Amino acid sequence: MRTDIDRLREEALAAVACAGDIEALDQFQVLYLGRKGRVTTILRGLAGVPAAERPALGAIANQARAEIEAALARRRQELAAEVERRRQAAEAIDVTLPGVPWRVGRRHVLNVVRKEIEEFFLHLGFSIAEGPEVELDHYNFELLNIPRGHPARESQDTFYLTDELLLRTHTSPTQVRVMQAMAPKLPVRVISPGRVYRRDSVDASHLPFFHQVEVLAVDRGVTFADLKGTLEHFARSFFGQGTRVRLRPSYFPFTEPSGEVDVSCMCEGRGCSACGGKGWIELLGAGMVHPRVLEAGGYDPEEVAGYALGLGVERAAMLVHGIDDIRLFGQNDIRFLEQLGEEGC
Ligand code: 2NM
Repeated sequence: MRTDIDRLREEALAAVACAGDIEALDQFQVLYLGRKGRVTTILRGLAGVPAAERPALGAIANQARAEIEAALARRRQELAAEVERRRQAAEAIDVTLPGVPWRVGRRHVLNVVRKEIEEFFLHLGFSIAEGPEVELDHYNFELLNIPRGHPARESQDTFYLTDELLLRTHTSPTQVRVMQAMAPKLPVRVISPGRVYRRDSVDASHLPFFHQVEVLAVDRGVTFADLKGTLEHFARSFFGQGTRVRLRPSYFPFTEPSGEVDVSCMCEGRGCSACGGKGWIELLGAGMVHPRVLEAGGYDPEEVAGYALGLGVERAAMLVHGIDDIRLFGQNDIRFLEQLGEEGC
């Protein structure tokens, strides 16, 4: 009987030591110490043992039960600690790992170039005025000396919302609005940047919408020389000090006289793809504000004069950065945006 108890104790202790989880322990607890468990059965069986042997065997059996209970408790604690250790390991965050870098966006090249143009004119004392993209026919055409039926409407006739409302074809209406708001105060020195819309088919140099910056200066005694000086200063600041400027006579309904402004090409006429070998690159349009437009703005053309110029931001950006397709600006190709955009927002 004594060896039975010893064997059972060894077996139970070995089983408990090997138990891989709490559930196995629970089973062993029932198997050895439960109401019908093997140790319990032995203890009960002591009743049939001769009285002389009973105390010694009882002591051994009780000792065995105590050892098994202790082993169960110890193993239970070990397993619980192991479960907790695994849980913590699974949840652990290594705060010393390098972080995941943010993908920071960049300023779009069109906004960079627009800002450069704005900064240039801000330094000359101009202010910035923005106006509505949905504009009245009256402001977009009539007040700019482009009455109904005027041929200049043909090339621009565009996205009408109603008979009276359209998507503006240039930012000049904003300048008429500024003049009306300011008259009779002088001088007017304002630039109007913004998006404009025209009925154009898409190709490498056309989109049905693009961005303009228009410049307007009105004061007593403003002359064509002021326009030319401003143009040369602007061209040299953008394309380098050696840049020359050429004015070719042209026509705009809202200026008289009017001209197309060319800048000398870097190739100096030796021929390159930028100027097509001509040596000159068309940059913008300009002229002296038409008397009727001054009048529409609330100024007396006998007393004041003004110059105006308009340039396309896409066109300027293409010339400065050597971009050969205007569609790139709107395609959101990350390679293009990262190459030409600027950090920061
Ligand atoms: C251009 C060319 C020439 C222009 C005219 C005016 C205003 F409002 F004074 F009439 N603003 N901008 C102008 C003149 C625009 O763009 C090619």
